[in-house]
Amino acid sequence: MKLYSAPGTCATAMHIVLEWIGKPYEVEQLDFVSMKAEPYLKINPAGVVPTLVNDDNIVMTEGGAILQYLVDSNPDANIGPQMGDKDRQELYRWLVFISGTLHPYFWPHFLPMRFTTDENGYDAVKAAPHILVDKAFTLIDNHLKGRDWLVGEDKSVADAFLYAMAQWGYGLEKPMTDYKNIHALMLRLSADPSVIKVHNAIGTKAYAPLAK
Ligand SMILES: N[C@@H](CCC(=O)N[C@@H](CS)C(=O)NCC(=O)O)C(=O)O
Repeated sequence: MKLYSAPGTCATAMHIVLEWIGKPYEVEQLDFVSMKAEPYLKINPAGVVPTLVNDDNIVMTEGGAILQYLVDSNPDANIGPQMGDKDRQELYRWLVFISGTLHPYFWPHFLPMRFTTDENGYDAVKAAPHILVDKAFTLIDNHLKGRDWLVGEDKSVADAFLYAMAQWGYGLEKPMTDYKNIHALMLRLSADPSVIKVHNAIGTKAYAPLAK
């Protein structure tokens, strides 16, 4: 399997999950230039990461869908509830929430130029989504009250997905320690040997926000 990723992005979640699975894989680290260059656009025309190419050469995009595929194709890896499990719906719920709600809330912060035609308005655009990010983090934090992981009793791909994006929160004004249940999950995962291995491989640190 081959994962196309980029340091500090949401694709770090798939990298962590591939480590959890423990089967051979390859990772190519892109940057925001090579993501838009012809060779990669032929693989993923959206020009974003992640992309996963499986051993049958099937190209998969969309983080939530890739994580779902990894759960289904590795039933013995204990990375999420299988079909028929009572927690399966919760897995769908959190993968969709993280990719469809939490993730886009960050975009104006990182890429203000895509959300205004006014070059002098970037600072205002960067500041605005903090309210929405706070709303999403508060909802997740409340869900985590009395629980170690987002879904069921064990860590799952949903936690890796949250880990990759909650890291960005450490670069925002409101301290992540205010979301004490998310912060506790982040501490747990940043001590996970696979997560440490991924950070070392990429050359990133836990809680390092994406470059602004
Ligand atoms: N809907 C896609 C979004 C992926 C996405 O936006 N990835 C970011 C990194 S976290 C990216 O590659 N951005 C580059 C860009 O928007 O140009 C998914 O969930 O996989």
